[in-house]
Amino acid sequence: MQATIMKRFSVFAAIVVAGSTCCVPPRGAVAGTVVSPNAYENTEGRGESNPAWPLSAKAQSIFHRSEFTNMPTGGAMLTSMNLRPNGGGFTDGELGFERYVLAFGVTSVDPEDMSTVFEVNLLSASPTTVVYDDQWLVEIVNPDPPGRDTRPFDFRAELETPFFYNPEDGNLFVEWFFERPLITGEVRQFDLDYRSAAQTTIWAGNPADAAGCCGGFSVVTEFTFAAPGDFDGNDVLDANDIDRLSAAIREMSEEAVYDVNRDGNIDPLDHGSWVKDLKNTWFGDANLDGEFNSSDFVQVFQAGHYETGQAAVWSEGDWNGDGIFSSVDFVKAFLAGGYEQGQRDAINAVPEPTSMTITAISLFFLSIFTRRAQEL
Ligand SMILES: [Ca+2]
Ligand SMILES: [Ca+2]
Ligand SMILES: [Ca+2]
Ligand SMILES: [Ca+2]
Repeated sequence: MQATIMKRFSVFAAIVVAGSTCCVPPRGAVAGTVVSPNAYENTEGRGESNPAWPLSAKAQSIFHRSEFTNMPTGGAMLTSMNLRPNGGGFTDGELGFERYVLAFGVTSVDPEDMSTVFEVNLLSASPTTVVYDDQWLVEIVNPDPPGRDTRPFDFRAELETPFFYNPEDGNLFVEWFFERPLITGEVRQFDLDYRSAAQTTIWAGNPADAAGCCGGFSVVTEFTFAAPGDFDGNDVLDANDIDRLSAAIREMSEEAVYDVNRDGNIDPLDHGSWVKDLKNTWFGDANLDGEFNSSDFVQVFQAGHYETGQAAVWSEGDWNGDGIFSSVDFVKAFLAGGYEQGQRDAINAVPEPTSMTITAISLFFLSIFTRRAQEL
């Protein structure tokens, strides 16, 4: 048993040393919003239309990549798409559709060059991803007094599938489809000035039309994006995120969102970068409370997967992301040196322990917990 541990120990020590000098994700990058056109961030759009809602409609939009300078370098997960109609002429009420579908992609075509033919735009865009497909119903809050203030972005669609968008890949392409309107209140909100360098939308009242309508509309649009590493877009860096990342690495995913350290590869270095740089915690912090201590051991041994070969996640002791909980995870955690050191920020102010010290501590704890595990 000891020989096996030592062998694994030396392998992982090499990995840890080799991986300690690589890239670092954008520190302090947080969730946020982008409003397009940028020029209308704090004002309404220009003009006003008063459409009669058709029974169903289709639209396509292109948002220029330069609109997204607020986002972290390297891109982020878009988590909602919200619209702000013009302030006047819309009473309180509900607006919705029995079915509302949004699909996102990326295109090399600029908004001003957008075709009025749907199929032409699809040809120049990447394969789109359906990000929302459900009934959609929102409550409209009219400013008081109506028309005086900028409206809120109360036409909100929280995406069912967050979309990873990196503006370096091109402009954001959105395809919309909606049918069977559910409306109370007067609808008069969209801009007539639909074609601009920032954003262009074409639409057709009959989705079967190959071409869009005679023109289009424009709505001041807000996209919300998640902080790096928040892969499920729930505004928390949690166990679900590190488990998704571990699975992505094991499955050799090529989804750019999982390249946490932005070095072009999706590998264990990204796992380490999530733990240390994004979550700012230690390997071994099973409950992700920012410290690695005995409460983490209680949790992982209660889960009961130690050396069973059964599938395990971070909260169950899989700290190296290989999908099981074994002595290798202990080596990883103790080599990182966070046991009973408190929060990571606190320990960063004091000198790192020497490698000999780490080795001695690691082997000491390994022997203790290997015995404990065998007794359980
Ligand atoms: Ca999350
Ligand atoms: Ca990487
Ligand atoms: Ca903990
Ligand atoms: Ca493991």
